[in-house]
Amino acid sequence: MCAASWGTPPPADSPRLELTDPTPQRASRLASSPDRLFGVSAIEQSRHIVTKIPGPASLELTKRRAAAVSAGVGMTMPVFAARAAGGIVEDVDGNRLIDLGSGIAVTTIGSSAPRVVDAVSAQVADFTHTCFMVTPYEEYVAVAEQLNRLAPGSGQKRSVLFNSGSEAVENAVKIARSHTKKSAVVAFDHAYHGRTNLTMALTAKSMPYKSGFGPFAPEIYRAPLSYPYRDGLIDKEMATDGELAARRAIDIISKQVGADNLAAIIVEPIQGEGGFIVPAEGFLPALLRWCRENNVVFIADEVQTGIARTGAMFACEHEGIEPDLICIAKGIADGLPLSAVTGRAEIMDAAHTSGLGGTYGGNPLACAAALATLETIEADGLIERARQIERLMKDRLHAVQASDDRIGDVRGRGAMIAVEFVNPDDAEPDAKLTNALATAAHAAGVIVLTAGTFGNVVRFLPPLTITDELLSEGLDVVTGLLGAL
Ligand code: PLZ
Repeated sequence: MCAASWGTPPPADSPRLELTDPTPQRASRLASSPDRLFGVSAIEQSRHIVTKIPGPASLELTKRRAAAVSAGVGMTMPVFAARAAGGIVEDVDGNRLIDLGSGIAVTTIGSSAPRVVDAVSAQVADFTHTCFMVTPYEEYVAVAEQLNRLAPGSGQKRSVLFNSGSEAVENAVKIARSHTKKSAVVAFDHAYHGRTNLTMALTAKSMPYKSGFGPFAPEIYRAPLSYPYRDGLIDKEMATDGELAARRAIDIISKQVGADNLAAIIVEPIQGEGGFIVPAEGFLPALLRWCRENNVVFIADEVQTGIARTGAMFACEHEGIEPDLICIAKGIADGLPLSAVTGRAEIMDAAHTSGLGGTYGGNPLACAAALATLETIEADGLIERARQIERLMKDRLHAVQASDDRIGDVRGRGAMIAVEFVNPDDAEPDAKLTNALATAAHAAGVIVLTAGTFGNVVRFLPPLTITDELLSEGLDVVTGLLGAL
């Protein structure tokens, strides 16, 4: 195709866009990538270290990054990705790292999963965008139908699609306010709901998420969570009795906000960035009951827990609860930006026509990826796989905990498991050990993430397509390094 077919070429003396030459590694990938045709099997599923990590190509890119990218963007490890599949991320130096992070719980079915590659390739050739509000397309409707079918609850449901988790949370709040004609929203201690203005207000932790970025959205209140490990250090009953922990929260909500003013409470059924805190059994059902009695919308933020991650399609299922609204993102589309709010039809339909939307929400490529992702989860039994991963990880980590009293707690569900590190004498959070362990794991070729309000949690979020061998090797490396620290 000649350039002229895209429009009039610029005059010869106009300034030209200078592109930095791609690294040789990227140039060769761009020139030909026959491996991609074979999906997961194309990247050998083994840890393989050929340079010091980070290697020279990553270091070079890290320099370019520092000169070109806003200093405000953080970086877990200075290692640049070239390819990823199954349980492996291959870096630009040819090292193959074990992936125990899934890009923060996103590539649940493995990066570039074969069905996703096929579906997105076909879609990109058909059309890339029309805007669902301008010329709708079937893929968006099909994703909404699937989410309505899969979300807990037998009543009529509706969905609306967006791009990010934060955007889903923002819109769930809009919908709840529109339905209840009330404005206050309650979020919990240790909560993470995003980085936009409203979701920053909902997020609990100041550094790095909020500090210096206010003023924040008004009418946001905070209630105490059920945090069994830390509650148990003070009050054993509070740690095990979720109803009691819910009463503690409800008392504060009733007195400090008042149900008459409260549009919604928003809660992560298992807290993600907060450190994989699983509330005591009974906490979520008691909160939901109180919401129903008081015309308060119960929003489950399942951005991190949703879509098979915890050994159920949604983590709410473990407690048998049916939230009014669910926020979904991350694992839904294997890395393409897609999010959703799914919920009870009478609440979802409360917003006026054209009150909800956005240019890219439910982009056709992301929808094609989502349909292929859900098909993969169901066809390949990945929910059961998440439960197997839980057993493997918990067995291993509990065994280490038995002989290492710096491990205060091992917790989580499915392929969402965390270890909380403490000072053995007084259970004070040990962020230093946590960071040292994560850094050592990265240098040894294992991607792990940290979390927690106190920065003292190492969390494991492997793709569900990781092999047992790779997962075990990753845990061996991490626990071996721990022993040496
Ligand atoms: N709700 C429960 O976990 C995103 C944040 C990473 P976005 N968590 C990863 C970071 O440091 O920015 C998250 C979440 C829960 C909402 C969000 C927000 O989702 O897609 O990042 O906007």
